[in-house]
Amino acid sequence: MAFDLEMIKACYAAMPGRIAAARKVVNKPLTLSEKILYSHLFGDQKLENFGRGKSYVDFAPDRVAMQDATAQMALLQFMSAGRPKVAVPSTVHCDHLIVAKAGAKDDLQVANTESKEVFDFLSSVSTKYGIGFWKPGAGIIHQVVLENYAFPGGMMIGTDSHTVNAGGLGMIAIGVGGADAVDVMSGMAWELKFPKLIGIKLTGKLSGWTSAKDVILKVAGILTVKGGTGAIVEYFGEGAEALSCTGKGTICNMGAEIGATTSTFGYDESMERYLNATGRAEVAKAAKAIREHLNGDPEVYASPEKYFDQVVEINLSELEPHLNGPFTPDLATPISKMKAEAEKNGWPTKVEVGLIGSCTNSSYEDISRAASLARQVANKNLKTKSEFAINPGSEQIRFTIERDGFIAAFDKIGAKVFANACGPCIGMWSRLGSEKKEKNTIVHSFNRNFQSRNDGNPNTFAFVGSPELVTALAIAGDLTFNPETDYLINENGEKVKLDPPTGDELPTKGFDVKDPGYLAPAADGSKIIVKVSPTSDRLQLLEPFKAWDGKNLTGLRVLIKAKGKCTTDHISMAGKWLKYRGHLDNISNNLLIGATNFYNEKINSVKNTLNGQYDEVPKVQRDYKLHGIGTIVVGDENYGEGSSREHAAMEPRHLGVRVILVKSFARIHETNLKKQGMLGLTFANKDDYNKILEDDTIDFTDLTSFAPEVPLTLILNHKDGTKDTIKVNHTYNANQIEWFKAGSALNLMGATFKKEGPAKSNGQGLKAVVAKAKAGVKAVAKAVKKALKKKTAPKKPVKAATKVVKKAVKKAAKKVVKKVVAKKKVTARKVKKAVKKKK
Ligand code: MIC
Ligand code: SF4
Repeated sequence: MAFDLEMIKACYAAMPGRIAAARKVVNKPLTLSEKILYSHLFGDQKLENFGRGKSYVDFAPDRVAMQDATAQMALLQFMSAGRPKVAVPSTVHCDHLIVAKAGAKDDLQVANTESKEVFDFLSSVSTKYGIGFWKPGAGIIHQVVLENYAFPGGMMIGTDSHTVNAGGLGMIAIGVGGADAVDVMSGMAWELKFPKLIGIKLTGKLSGWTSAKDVILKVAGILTVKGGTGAIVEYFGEGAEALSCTGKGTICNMGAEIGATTSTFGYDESMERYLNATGRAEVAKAAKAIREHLNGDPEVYASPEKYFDQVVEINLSELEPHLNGPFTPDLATPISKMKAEAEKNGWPTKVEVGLIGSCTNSSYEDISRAASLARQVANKNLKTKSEFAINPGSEQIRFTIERDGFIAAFDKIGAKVFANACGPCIGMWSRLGSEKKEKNTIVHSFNRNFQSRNDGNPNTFAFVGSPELVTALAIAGDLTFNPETDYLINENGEKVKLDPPTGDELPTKGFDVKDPGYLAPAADGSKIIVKVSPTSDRLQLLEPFKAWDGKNLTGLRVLIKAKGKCTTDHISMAGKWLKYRGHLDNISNNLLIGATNFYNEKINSVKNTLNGQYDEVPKVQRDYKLHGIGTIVVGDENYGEGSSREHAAMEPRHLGVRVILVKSFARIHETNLKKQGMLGLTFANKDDYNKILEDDTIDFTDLTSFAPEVPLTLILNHKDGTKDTIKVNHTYNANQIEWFKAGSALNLMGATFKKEGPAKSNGQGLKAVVAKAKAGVKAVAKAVKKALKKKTAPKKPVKAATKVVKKAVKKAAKKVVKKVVAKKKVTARKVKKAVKKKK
């Protein structure tokens, strides 16, 4: 069954007209990314040739997806926005809160008991506000979205950085913080700086041990974790068309690891096959009908360097399987070089555990190829050396791979099948012995491998590879095993070689599932009361942040100067902390506990300048808060890399940090800071990072004239009485400065709603749109009548004449509706219904 088919059809009906209008303004051939972006401008957004990497643009995404760990904060904010219902189709997915320990059944039961309060909260909020709810065990957000909601040419946002996975089905899908989701669900515009465009041309064809995962592992090696910042990556070429749709999903998924705003592919047969296989033949048919609009213009792909800001070319026929890591997803090593690299760097080479699945690599194709290797273990009389585990991406996948015998094949090599959830990927892994903090190596097919991420052990070296390679390495138990060239010794002492993996792109018998785990919202949720207990330690209603007092911030202390990589996992750890994602005060106790303090090179140990003692970061910050002293956090490059979790911005805000000053930001985190009323600033001169000393107090001199594109000035008052004056940059536009002034974007939204009543929006603006349509129909009818009167119409009997008039009105009305729909984002069906009623 296809969800929201009418919305998709309306989107397609409007697309050609919108693209034509954009073409006139941009005046050159268009990339696919531009076509989708330009056809999703918000109603009031003026159409112009937007500056890539410069113009802030208002968009109207088609849908919103949220996962349980971020949905709690997003929905708490949505509740304070005071809207009766979501303005666009939205869903919640319970996937992050299930600890992987004994196996799917037991683990799910434990989670359903331990997190009952949170799941109940999420399901009642969803039911009330018209949000589709996917229960615990139903699957991981991005896999479920790909299977059910993603559609070529669509635009969506999601409160998870891997929302970008839906690019595999030709979407522009973007990871955001909860406050952004609240904007869209409230029917307001969603603002994004018009992205730059990176074109990646894929030539050749994958074969043997190489898979789609290796494409993105290679790209990450080329572009690094910062290389995609502020850009959309568009893949094209014969190599792209030869990839499966789910393979494309894997590539887009890990685009988050290069900081890309999103990645996408043009519509092709692989997408058609996937849509058909997942019960969405109607979507495939509708997409096919406008296929030219769901691909970049041929001129673009013929001379990409003219139309993209950067072009990369990869020949899939020459691509080698890769392993990326440890501790960062862009440290790419082709498998043939792993032996030398591991030796050089002292990486432990014994593989303790191999893990496959997750939102990144859970397709039928992935699992079937990995299973083909598992089957070889018995056939070749081998023994699997490492532990092995699987996290299926959805119940539909799990059900189908069980039916087709793959689970049984993994069972035979001693695999544990965990719940259809994130589990070990996000530290929800009760791994035996991890508390001993021993140096060890694991390999997985997930996307991230930051320190401590999987099992909380900072000494676990995690390497990312394709499910096939992970399975082979787990069988061999050796990180340096190259299945393309190396032999294994079997139980009989014979030398054997693994055959390259084989599998099916899609199940020949079709997908199947008994209970997908979906709960539709109530038709009328207005009577539903959402309860949050004031004594709960899992959920806490939000208090608005204080507005800015209009004065320069002065006397700020340095809470921490973070050294090196400081991802959102360092700022707000996941794992055991996930359970506090709905309770701002409780989760704030993990603030920056993973970051390394520049001044003493220690983790979670900073100086409290009020007493000179070193203590844990949250404790020191709470002391400053108690004394009413504002603080500043200083950071390095790509600060806030990784997750979309806005807790990494809300926690410092809640505890009284006023400024985050860094060499550079990751996109989502920078926006999250702005939304929560924080000052996110960058050094104008990166070397000034070195000027900030541990005992400094810091003053702004010109915050009172905070304005777009005007740098700010800071005075660093050093302990020895000397001073330094430094310039800092920011990217706040006029509207974002208002968020800062109001204390947060949500405060400003609340104030606007109070003043203006319901904002014009997708749903709310319907009245205005219908009025326009009606006026148009009336005008046409009048014109036809007039024509008939003047006898300029064909002289036919009255009945026939009436028919002519009716036909003319209908035709004209259709035209008007189409035009109006093209201008505003509403479904044609709704407008037509309203017009009919009026007639
Ligand atoms: C992740 O992969 O890091 C997460 C957990 O899915 C996050 C979201 C979160 O922190 O809840 C993400 O990628 O945005
Ligand atoms: Fe879950 Fe991991 Fe995917 Fe994030 S990356 S959504 S934690 S499976």
